[in-house]
Amino acid sequence: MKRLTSTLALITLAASSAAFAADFSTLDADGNGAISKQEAAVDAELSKHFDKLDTDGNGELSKEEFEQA
Ligand SMILES: [Ca+2]
Ligand SMILES: [Ca+2]
Repeated sequence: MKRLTSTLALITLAASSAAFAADFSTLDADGNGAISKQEAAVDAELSKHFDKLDTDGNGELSKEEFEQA
């Protein structure tokens, strides 16, 4: 009696919970470590929430500010 054991491995892709399509480094086009309003303009959603996310009000989103999105 042959017993055939087949194991189905379900590959669960780590679900990215990023709220925006692009990630920080992509959005930070000039690579200065912050997302300016101009850089944020490529993402409509991010652009919409920019002022809210810019908690220190310096006109740019730091990585920390971006990640709280
Ligand atoms: Ca930048
Ligand atoms: Ca800021």
